Amino acid sequence: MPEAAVHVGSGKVRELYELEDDRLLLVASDRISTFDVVLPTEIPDKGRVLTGLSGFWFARTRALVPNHLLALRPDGRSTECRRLQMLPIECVVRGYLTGSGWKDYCATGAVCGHVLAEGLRDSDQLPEPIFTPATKAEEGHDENIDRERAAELVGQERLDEVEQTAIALYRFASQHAAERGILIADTKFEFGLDGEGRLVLGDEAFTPDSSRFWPADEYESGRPQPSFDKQFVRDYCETLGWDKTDPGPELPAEVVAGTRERYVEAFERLTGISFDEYLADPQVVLR
Ligand code: Q0Z
Repeated sequence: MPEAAVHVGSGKVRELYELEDDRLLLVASDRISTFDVVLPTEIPDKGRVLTGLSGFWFARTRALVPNHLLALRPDGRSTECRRLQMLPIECVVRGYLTGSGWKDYCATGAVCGHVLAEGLRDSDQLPEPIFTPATKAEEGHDENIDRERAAELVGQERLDEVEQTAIALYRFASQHAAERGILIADTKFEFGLDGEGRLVLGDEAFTPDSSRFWPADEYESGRPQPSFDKQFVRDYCETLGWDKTDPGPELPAEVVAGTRERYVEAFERLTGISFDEYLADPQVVLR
């Protein structure tokens, strides 16, 4: 637990502390959620993998948009960041049609106002990535909204800037990841404003918790794809007949070990850095 820091927020698997008025500490735990339930068993180093990946992407996308990262702590799981005034929308970019986008398409033929071609199948790649904002739900699921509604929340000019920036970030990272055998089906950003009203990328970036990572070599459209990181956990849970309500099941050691390996593999493939090097000095991802 960080010394002399006031706890200001809890996510399902992360904690947020205030260091000073204008500086926060974001701590990624080893907790894992599946089917929206946080499990009682942790995945060792998961928080470090996610923190290292976020730091890696923040360092590599600074020229596209400034971000909140100030420093990575030596524990490898804590990010010091600038406090921003966060925008009240979730900024999702989809390169593939799945999840709530697939559901909305099946019901209406459109996702957040993007009318798509007929006859698309689950997990199809979209001809161009689309920006599909959502509201921030305090509890339960974020709700997809069209760009008209999003413009009411942040203003049309700001929304245009956010959309263009989010799509540029997605194109950059998805190309990098695809070259390393990982498809980024979709991803969620949170943006904020600094004291001068400039747009800044906050929260986390291109982690397996904020994105859907798919193994490229198993990709086949027309069906749901296996998750790069959580598939062992999901498969195990499906063997139990668990009703997917809280509390979730404990995970056996083999499932924990296999899942940890997948997180570490994602880190190493995407960063090209050995995870042991990261543990020895988290700053390696920023160079
Ligand atoms: C992020 C969240 C977490 C609970 C607020 N740089 C920033 N400035 C202001 N606010 C935030 C950030 Cl990152 C901010 N969240 C999401 C993260 C636990 C909620 F670790 N909420």
